[in-house]
Amino acid sequence: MKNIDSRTHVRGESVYLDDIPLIQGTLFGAAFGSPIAHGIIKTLDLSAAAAMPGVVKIFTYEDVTGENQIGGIVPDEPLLAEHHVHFCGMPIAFVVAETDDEARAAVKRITVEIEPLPVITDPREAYAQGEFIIRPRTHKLGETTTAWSQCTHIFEGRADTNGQEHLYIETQGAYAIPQENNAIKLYSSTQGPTAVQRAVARSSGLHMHQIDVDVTRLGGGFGGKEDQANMWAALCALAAHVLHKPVKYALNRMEDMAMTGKRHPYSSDFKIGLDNDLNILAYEATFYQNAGASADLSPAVMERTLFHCTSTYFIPNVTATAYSCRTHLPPNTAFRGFGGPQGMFVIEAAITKAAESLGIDASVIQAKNLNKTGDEFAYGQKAVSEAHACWNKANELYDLEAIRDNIAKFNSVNLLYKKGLALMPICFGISFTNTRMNQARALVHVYTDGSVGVSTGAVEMGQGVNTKMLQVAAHVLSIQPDRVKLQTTSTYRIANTSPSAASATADLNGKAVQMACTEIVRRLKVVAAGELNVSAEEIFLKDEWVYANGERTDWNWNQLVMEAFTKRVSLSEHAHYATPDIHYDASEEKGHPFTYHVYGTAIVDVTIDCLRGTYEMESVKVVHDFGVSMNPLIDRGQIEGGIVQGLGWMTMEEIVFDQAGRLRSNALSTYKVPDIYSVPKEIAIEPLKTEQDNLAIFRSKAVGEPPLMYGIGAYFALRNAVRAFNPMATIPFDAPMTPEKLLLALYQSPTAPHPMPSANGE
Ligand code: LUZ
Ligand code: MOS
Repeated sequence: MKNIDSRTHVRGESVYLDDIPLIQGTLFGAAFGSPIAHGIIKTLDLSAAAAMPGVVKIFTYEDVTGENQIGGIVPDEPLLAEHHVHFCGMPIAFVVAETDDEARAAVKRITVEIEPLPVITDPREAYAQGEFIIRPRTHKLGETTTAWSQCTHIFEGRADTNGQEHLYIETQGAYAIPQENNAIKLYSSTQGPTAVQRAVARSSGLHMHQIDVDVTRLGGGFGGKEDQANMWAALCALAAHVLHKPVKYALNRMEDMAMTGKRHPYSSDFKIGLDNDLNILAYEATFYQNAGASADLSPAVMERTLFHCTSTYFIPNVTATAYSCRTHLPPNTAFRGFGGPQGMFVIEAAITKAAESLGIDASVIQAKNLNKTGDEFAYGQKAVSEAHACWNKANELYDLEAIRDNIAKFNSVNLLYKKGLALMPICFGISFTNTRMNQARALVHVYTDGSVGVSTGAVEMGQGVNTKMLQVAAHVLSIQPDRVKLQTTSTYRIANTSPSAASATADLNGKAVQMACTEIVRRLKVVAAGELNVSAEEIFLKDEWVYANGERTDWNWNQLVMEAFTKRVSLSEHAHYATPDIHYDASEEKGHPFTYHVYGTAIVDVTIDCLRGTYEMESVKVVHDFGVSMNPLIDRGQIEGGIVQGLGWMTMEEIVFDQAGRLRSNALSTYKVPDIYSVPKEIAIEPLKTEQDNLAIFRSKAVGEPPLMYGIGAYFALRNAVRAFNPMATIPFDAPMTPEKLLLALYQSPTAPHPMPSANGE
């Protein structure tokens, strides 16, 4: 089935926050962010701004009607700064004016005097100063201290990954409309309507039942709107509440880039030990997470780094410790993969360091150590593994030997172009690591004309979740898809939702839809049985017809629905799903946090230009563990997008903060994301056929985040291409591998002068 939104998307008719018709009298907000990264506010002068045309009111922390706090996991984030500012762009004041332009013009007239304090941008420096967001955590399996003595080869090193800008096409924004008795209707571009509802209730001093957060869809989220839509919604709601007028704020691109957090940069140390046969016996890692100025979701992101620190490999002795380090950057937040990719980069770096030192291909060590069913992760869960199946199938299907031969041949006859190859196996745990978040609800109404309305907590953000929900309802009710409509996501219809995140949205909400529809079908069967004088067990519904004893009857869906209504049988159902059998003990750091894992293997090959340092992605060839995809078109789109986003992070997207904590890569002129010319020339995706049962909706495994990690292979493929040109290069594990860094690596040589090509290319 095609994505149900594709028609309105292509015609430009899909409604995003900025397309919602404005109510007369709507005012516009704009935030004034701190001009420096760390300091104490001495004076704030609003007089010139307040005198600007159209300005209605300028809000500061003193105007907050509830608690001046929007922090989630840790209450460390004021809605508006009081005295202390701790990142550049931190909102200090919120101007409300009659037009967008007037609000932004007034923001420019605000002046603030801030006594500067020392700025930390580097997580290792924060670590040295004891600046932590929460307690450090350690995952442990076996005993690394004694395992080193059994290792033939031990390697140590450091690996760094930079952040990543979400760059959702639709920026952050909210539109708050006051209702009678102080209630508020809020349109918000959020992955977490309930998170927005909570933040608004707390900061405005209202009850959650007064706040209807209503979401039609987002123009992308990628994690950036899991927590960080709250700020803008809370500011608009506060202003609407105080002024009794609708208030809207849609950030422009530079505001969004400067004021919101990104993927967490990490700096990490690793130590890896192998025996004679290249089995990895021991692994130690220390992760320094750059959390930014407040907690946001950093503790949960850090936890997932530990969960994925051994990636898809079985290692019997592991000690991994992670520190969440407080710096003066905008609070970093969820981003597709949620700390997992950062952990997986480090183990791949460790394996690569071992392989380069031993003069072998990394894939030899990778293949040798892939986990098997029954192997234990450091957090105590046993793998149900498809790692070997994906790896072996990728090797055979894509004829890895032939690819290698071609590359070797190419490299032997080309001096100024070199090719590189890397394999990237992945393993990603599905479920929120916070067990209690793994629940969802659905509300299904069958109307008397036979049409069906479905509400869930799922937020459509381009990932196609509404199409999947519709498929579930149509399938269980056995009706045509066009009878089913997905309603907007509203906190008045579905309460206490988890954000659409962790790749788990279709599973959690889909199971709830399935349960609700199953219950309605059960009732309809009872009605039909009464009419047809058979028992309910002998009734089934198929293609909008009622079957009794295997025979089609004269009763169709519409008649049955009307008959149920006439008999006063409920045609509505609200169902609740909670993922079974998951648990985690954070004090022991053991448990069974994931309902299942998603596996896959990618073969990535690249060509570099050894004069310019530029490169091209030739192909990414994947065997992916879908379970049984319920929508191959959508799932393929997720994988293609994930791969490109992952290789963007690894190769070209470079966030630059200066030492004063100001974002230098603050626009698309200075921050390069993959475009149509930088995507791989070929992306091949082959499903792994499995018979394994799993707890995914219709056995169709979660697909949102895992494929991003295939992109990590691009970094290692580039590295191998550089080494084909300059075998002496010692290249730090420091992603992204931008063309600048690649060029430096090509021509650096620690020991011997490098053979520069002569003018005629010889
Ligand atoms: N969000 C969250 C996530 O709150 N918990 C998670 O475990 C998670 N995992 C991936 C992406 N978002
Ligand atoms: Mo996400 S990183 O699943 O919001």
